[in-house]
Amino acid sequence: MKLKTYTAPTYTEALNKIKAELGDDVVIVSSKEIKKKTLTSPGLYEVVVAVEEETPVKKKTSKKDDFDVDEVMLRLSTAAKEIDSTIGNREKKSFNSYKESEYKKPNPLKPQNDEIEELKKEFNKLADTLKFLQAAIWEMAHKDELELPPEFSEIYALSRASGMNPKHLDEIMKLTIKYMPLKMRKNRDAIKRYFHTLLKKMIPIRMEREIKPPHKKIMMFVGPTGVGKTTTIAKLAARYAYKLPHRHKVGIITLDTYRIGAVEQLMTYAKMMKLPIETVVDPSDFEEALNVLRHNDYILIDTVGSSQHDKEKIEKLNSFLKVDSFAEINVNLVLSAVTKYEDLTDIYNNFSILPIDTFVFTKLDETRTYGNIFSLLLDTKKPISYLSMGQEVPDDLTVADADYIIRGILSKELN
Ligand SMILES: Nc1nc2c(ncn2[C@@H]2O[C@H](COP(=O)(O)OP(=O)(O)O)[C@@H](O)[C@H]2O)c(=O)[nH]1
Ligand SMILES: [Mg+2]
Repeated sequence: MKLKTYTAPTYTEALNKIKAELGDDVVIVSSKEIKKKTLTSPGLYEVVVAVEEETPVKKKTSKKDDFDVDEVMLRLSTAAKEIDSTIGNREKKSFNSYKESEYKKPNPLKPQNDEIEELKKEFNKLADTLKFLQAAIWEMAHKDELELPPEFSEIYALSRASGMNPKHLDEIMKLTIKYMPLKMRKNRDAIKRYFHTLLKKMIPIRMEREIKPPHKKIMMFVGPTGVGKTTTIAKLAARYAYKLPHRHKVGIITLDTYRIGAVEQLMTYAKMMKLPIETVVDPSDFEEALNVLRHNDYILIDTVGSSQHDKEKIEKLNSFLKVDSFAEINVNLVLSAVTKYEDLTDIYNNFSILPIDTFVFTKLDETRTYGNIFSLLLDTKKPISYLSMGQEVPDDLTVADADYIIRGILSKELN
């Protein structure tokens, strides 16, 4: 049994449509008037019918009919007109740039009566739905392979808007549609929860494991300029030295001696935390610095930021990795959540001449959409270890949390 929704300007017209398409043997599940007819615009009725899966569909022109693009389009354009006329003088924006809070702004024209107030609420709700439907329909219009049941349109549109790679999304959608228990499909909340769990399973997390002596951990932080490498190192140094259940000895090495002020930046943090710091210019100094700091449990290495296209600088980091050290040097690629998926991929590809072990994502406070992070993790199968969500040292850092990332994919608070 499958539910199909039909809309038309009148109830009779909706019924005629249903009969023309499905014949007489249909069960009407519900019918309602969505919009009253006015002098200037037609009304809108919605009729939901239950159809046996094997009911022959009399008139089927394309795969997309399952989704009833025409129907939703009709609804969309009607709703769009309504919203335009009600919200009238307000500056016109694309629907994607609407923010939840803006819907609640009082209209400068005082409402005449409760009816208008009620209508406005309805329109606001419609605008919200519209935003997601619009994205979903746009996608549908551009592809034939994916038959997206209407109940999936919200998670599809949210994920799409989150910066996820569309190919990943299509694949995941196909699997979701294929494997989700039938019962669950009619309930949007259940679909969302199912999808959340599915995405969560796909995020590789590198759990934080406290080092126990005599083990030691050497961590090098690489990545583009300005992503937050130095800030993250300061936060992690404080975490390992003062915030974990056991206090650890932490040493810092900086290879970032090119930029004026870069050394001072880290020196200041190290001084405040009373942690040893070594400054290194070439690989032979590096070996020595590691030796000087060898009594520490953690050694954190800051590097000069490089554009992903500056192969020479990235290669130079490789020469540091080749020195003799008492423990393996663990390479962490630091990336900003604000960077779009295509650029993250480009950065990763260029930095992957280094043996990247883990990702650290910063600036999660500067965006609410994390689909780009998800897709990079899915492509590379590399785990994520820490998340930074602000400039405050040491507080704005947490261990990686898959739920947090997924909420940034399925949340309605779009930027
Ligand atoms: N909003 C925000 N800013 C951050 C975050 N991490 C670092 N920053 C800021 O980004 C700027 C560059 O940071 P820095 O650590 O010097 O970057 P680096 O060049 O990679 O070492 C500084 O102003 C930091 O305060 C973060 O998680 N959120
Ligand atoms: Mg730096």
